[in-house]
Amino acid sequence: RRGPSFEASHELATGPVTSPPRTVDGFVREFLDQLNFGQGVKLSQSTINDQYLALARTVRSYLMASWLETGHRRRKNPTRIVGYLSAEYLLGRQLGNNLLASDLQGIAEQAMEQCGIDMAALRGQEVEPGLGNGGLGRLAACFVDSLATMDQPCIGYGIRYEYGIFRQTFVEGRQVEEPDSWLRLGSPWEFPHPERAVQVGFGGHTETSVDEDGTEHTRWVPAWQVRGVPYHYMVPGFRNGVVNTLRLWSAEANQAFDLQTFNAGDYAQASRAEIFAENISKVLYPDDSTPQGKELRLQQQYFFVACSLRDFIENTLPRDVDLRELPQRIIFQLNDTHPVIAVPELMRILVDEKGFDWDEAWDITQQCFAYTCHTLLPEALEVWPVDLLGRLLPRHLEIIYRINEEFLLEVRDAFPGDEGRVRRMSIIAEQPQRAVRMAYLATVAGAKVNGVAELHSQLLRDDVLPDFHAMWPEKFTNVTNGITPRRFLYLANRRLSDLINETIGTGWVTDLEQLRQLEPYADDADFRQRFRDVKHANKERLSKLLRVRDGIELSQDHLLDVMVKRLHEYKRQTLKLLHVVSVYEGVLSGRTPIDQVTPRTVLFGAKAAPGYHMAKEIIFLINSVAETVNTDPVMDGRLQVLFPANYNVTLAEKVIPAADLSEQISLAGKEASGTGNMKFALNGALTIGTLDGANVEILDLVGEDNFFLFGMTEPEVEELRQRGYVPSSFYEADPVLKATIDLIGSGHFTGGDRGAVSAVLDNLLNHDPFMALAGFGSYLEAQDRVERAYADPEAWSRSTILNVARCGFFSSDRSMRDYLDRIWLPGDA
Ligand code: 4GP
Repeated sequence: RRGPSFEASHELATGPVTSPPRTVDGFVREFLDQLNFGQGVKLSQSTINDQYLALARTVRSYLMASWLETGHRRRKNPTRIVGYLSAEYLLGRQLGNNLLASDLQGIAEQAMEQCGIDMAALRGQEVEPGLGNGGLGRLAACFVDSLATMDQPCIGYGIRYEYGIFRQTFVEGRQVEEPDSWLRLGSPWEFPHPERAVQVGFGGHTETSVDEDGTEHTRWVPAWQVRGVPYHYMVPGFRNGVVNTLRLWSAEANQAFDLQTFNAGDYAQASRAEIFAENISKVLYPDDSTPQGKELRLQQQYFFVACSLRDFIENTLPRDVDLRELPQRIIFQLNDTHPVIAVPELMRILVDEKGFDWDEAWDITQQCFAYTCHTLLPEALEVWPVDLLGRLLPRHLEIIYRINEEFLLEVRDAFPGDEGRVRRMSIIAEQPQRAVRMAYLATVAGAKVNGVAELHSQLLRDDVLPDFHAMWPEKFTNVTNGITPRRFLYLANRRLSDLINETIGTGWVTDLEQLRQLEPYADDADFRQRFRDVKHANKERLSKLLRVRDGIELSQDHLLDVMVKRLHEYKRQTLKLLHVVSVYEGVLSGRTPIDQVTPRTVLFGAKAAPGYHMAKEIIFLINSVAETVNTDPVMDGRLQVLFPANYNVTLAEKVIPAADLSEQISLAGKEASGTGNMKFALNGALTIGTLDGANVEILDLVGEDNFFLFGMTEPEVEELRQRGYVPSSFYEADPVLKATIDLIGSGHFTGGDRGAVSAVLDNLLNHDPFMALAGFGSYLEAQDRVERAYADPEAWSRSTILNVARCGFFSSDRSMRDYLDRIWLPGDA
């Protein structure tokens, strides 16, 4: 610590931090400083990576003053802040976003030009931090962006995985996973703070003692500990001088090395503790929507929430704040069930460490958490076997038991004599093994519980947590997801944003509802032409990228039909594939004259969880169909199927602005919300979709003339299931479906090998849990409507413009306002 005399005598120590001058020269100077003194190279000797790192650090130094100032302002004026607890943040590249936020794009470009550096090459050098799987992780990244833009205090807490979501490659059409070593060439956006490290315990036992006045005290004696080291990331608001913090934890061993063992020659044993500890933050579990019941995963979950709570209570909250005021200072938002172990952890801190009595601690805890559910799949609701949890976190298990005991008393009070209900609602499941239901724990502890789209929240109340809703109807609310317009419109679609800026000004960037002002331009032929020109240029850009990235050719005069998202049966990539094969089969069998086929490119992007066998078989089938269809002269190049590997945020930013048609075709009642659907609509693609997730709200806003709706509603799905769904009856009844499936079954796409596709086909014909065959007929009919609409470019453009104009609701700024009004600061609304 510096003494007061130092601070008093050195203005630099206390005065405001100044940014480098916001001029091209100032930027060049800072950049060269970073190159010389940060990287230790001269410009003439520097590699692209040196230059990228120096550029990133230059942008950082411009943001630094705002970061320090924001922290200072927040400390002076404490309010309830949001502690967003999320096991995933799918951030995407940082350079472009941070240049945009700090309004330095123009200056930086000129500065690089002066230095003779190709800025595009530097942008390409950045490896995106893929610290998430899909929707849930990307949503977290959008939310922290919005909170910074709205100047709302927030700390995003998470895990700094050394390896993010795997890199996907295809070998003979099959997915191969490679480790994502995103840190290998250096990570200029992070600030490690080892001096702020915290200790996290695991295992061991509990001890109970009784004091003089007969009160019992329990203490947890962990068997081993690891150090959590925070890495801070800047989260800049859009040109508002605000920079919030994302604090990601990395696990390290306390005692990296047992020197005696090493000296005795057992090198592997000597560093065991290090390996053990570091494994905790080594790699992201590559699952989307399905939990992995693995001990290491529970370790990860506890690790990051224990670090985060400790960090907030001991290092962020001023010392003089009484912990009874904790709810006035923080609301921890639980991003799905992954962080729910924070609930017993806060109870443990308050009761065991801070001496609160149980009831008071519980009262505080219940005000400090709120829970967001992101799924409707019953198999995706996390449960932890009690023996595993008890072994790893014995004190937490005791606390969970006590929470449950008291909760079940409440249930019995509210519903006397209803033991069935008590069993159903117990946080502890008895079957098939004793296990803690994390969603129930979150619901019991949380001040609020929300779903992520209207339909999802309704199904959450009615089907997933109906007993809880009966008990506490006021706990349940909805917040429809949103996406940040900064990354997904301004940054990703520069041409469209220029056109919008020219037409209605730039207010939309932070107030997306202003896009409404575009509505009248849908009837302006000149504007429609310019809108089409933008789309065309975006296709050209994507085409260039795919040529270099994947050696793929994209025909620019095709309808670009895109399905990008995690590979999951409920999302129904197979239904899309059946459509593709049906078009091909039509031509092959002579049913459809080739000149009646609308030239179309179908682009897939999807990673399958490495352990999800069926999903991987579907990937193989898509690649097999692509290879055949793309090269069969009978199609005359009119149908192309592209599947670039390793779909990620960086690729999404190029694909989405180029798309004409957005595939959102999950079985109704399965997709909680979807957020890709919003990104496409906002970038002027039309949606073909079911009444599922946020599609319902998109349809409502854009109108049914501007949306291709098909398929069963959720109640119809349920009804069919009740009646007994027999997929083969659909196969028998529809000759086109039959011919389509038979063509796949014949081995046509797999060099005659029927076995290679049998897993997918058997599953479709005999189980089809997501009713792709039942959806086929109406899906094809909707695709016909798409083609007729596409044949009229003026009408199509009109619809796409109306989609853009009417999707302002889906800004994540609006989602954040809803969270603030309904969950975080309801009194202030
Ligand atoms: C996803 C949901 O599947 C998706 O519908 C939703 O839009 C998104 O969360 C954000 O709420 N779930 C996951 C997951 O990504 O890992 O469970």
